[in-house]
Amino acid sequence: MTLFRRTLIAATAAAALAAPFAALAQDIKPRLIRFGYGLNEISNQGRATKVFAEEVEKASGGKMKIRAIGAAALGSDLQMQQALIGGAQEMMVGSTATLVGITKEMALWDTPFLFDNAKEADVVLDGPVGQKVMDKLQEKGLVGLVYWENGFRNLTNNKRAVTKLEDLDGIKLRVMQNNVFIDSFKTLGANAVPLPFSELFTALETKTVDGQENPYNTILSSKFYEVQKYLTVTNHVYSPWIVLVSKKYWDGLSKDEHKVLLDAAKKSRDFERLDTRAEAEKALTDLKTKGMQVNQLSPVEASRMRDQLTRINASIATNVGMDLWKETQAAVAKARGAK
Ligand code: TK8
Repeated sequence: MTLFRRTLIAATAAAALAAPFAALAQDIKPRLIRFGYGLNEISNQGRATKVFAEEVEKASGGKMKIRAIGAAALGSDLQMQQALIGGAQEMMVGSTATLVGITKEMALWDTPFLFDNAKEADVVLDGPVGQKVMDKLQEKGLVGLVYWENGFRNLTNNKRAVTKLEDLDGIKLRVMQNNVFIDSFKTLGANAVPLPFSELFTALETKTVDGQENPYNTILSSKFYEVQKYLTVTNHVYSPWIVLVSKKYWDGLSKDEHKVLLDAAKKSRDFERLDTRAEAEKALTDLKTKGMQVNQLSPVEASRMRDQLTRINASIATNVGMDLWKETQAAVAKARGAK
């Protein structure tokens, strides 16, 4: 065979191979979706984001691709929300509490001691009230897909073991950027300082603040135990996370693409809740091993704190509207009765 002939055959074969691939490559140029989150990759938030990304890729046959960006590298919750509204970023997951400035109804989930356990939270958040609150986001340029579990929040600080209400006096406590949280902790006597989560570790390390409150999982994954000595089990509120899409972006997607994202979000939610609960169950032991001093409140002190905190319920009810407040209370009562 001459060199010329061999080259020709090779070239023809290559062309035959390349042609369908070129067409295919054009067809499947994947939609790239930037998905931002605040915690680091090894957190429960990071793990569930990975599941979401895998599900989207699988269900879309590679036509949709999630680029997950953690550790607030795309910005704090508030910054990412604005990027989604403006259409500069496609997706994120973050606390419902940081959305209250945009959609006031989200303050419902900041109600202290609203849920007694995670089961109640699942029923109410995944039910009609949860959906109603989520749908309110649409008029503000955001589409909510599902709620994930951040978890029951507990108090840490560096000053002293908090065994009674008065121990909170004067403690500089970082809270989420949200009036309900600011009011809650002011009511308890702490000096509540709103700060984005992305600045929290440094603020604790440099002693700009003395303490913070977050679920066990986050205290562990964000290594707050390195800069916090005392942990008080308060379970003062159940925090949800919410998976959001930019409405501008969402409106440009097909029905099939909507389904891919929603189905994947539901799968990630189911994974995330199991994973978070499993981690939370052993996190307290881990935190003790890491050197944190953990205390439970006595029943008397727990109820004193509860009484103080639930004083802000009236203002939450006024802010979200009395009808919605009552609807939520009824849904919780029903979930509680159902068991
Ligand atoms: C992460 C936050 C975090 C929340 C907080 O971006 O700010 O304390 O609990 O999970 O949304």
